[in-house]
Amino acid sequence: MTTYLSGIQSSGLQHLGNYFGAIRRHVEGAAEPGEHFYFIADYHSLTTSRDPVTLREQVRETAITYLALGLDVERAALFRQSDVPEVCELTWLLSCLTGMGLLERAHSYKDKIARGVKPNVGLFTYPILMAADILAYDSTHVPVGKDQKQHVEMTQDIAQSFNAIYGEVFVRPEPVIPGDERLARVPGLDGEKMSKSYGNDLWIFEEGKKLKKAVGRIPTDSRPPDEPKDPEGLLLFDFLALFVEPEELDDWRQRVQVGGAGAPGYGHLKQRLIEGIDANLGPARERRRELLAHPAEVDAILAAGAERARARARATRDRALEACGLRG
Ligand code: AQP
Repeated sequence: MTTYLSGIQSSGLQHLGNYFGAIRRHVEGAAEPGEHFYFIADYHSLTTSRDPVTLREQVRETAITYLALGLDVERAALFRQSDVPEVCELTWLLSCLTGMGLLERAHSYKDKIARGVKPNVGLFTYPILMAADILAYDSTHVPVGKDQKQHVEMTQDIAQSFNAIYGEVFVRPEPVIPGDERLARVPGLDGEKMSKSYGNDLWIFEEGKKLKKAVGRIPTDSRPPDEPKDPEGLLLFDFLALFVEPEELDDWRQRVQVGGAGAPGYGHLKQRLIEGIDANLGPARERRRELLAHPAEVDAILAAGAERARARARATRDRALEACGLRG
């Protein structure tokens, strides 16, 4: 059976990288045949979150984000990671046979350390919790951005080690990364990967003056509009590509390349980007506002999703406990 599974952290607001690299694909993918599980990774958020009130709010905000963007919860189970504590039991079983060297090779951990993030054990062992999440639902397909590819490959290694010792307990998952590099790794406002913890992110629902200010941060240079330029080197074009049709993008590219009186200035292009963001995400902003007024409905959706997810995770946990001699 085809089972799709993916998660998203609830630390901070979801950004355009999360949208294009993950959420939009989950929403569209829910129409595919198979089972769909999407969870809000609140256990993962504890590696950085220290404020319980904020964490609770962010979990609900993340659920609202999925719903406002159109996730069909009849087809896909949307749930809170911590509503399925079986993943913690699986994490321990997997931890006992995961080599330190495997975790030490994780790019995401190394990048965070390089950026001065103070590591804790949870951050270091994050890939094992992620492996437990993936394996708990017998996931076959894991739609994620490029930054998470290595973590899914580590899950494959961990599952293989377990199965080699105890028999075929876990299903091998495959990462599903967007073929289009612009979606697989959405740049931040500084050109690095857009990331909550790097302060270069743009919230999916940003609007008005704050949106204008954020778009204003995208670096440009002091060359005048009529000077011919290579659009490939302009970060602004990476963003425009996400929000305007390819034909229109080609037209802008050509005009920038040729230069002269018909070429747009950076301010003009930034204005077009804002219009594109408004046109694409404006309707979802409205749905978000409606959902914010109905928190009990959102909580009920999460509870129903957890029930569906937990039934699967229990069966996997029982299989794993029995296989390694803790039951049966
Ligand atoms: N810039 C990105 N481009 C494409 N996809 C991205 N994703 C994240 N950033 C980009 C994808 O979003 C999903 C959820 O990510 P997450 O919130 O669970 O954690 P993350 O990947 O670590 O996201 P951040 O913003 O970088 O969070 P921090 O800074 O807290 O670590 C994943 O599928 C991810 O690939």
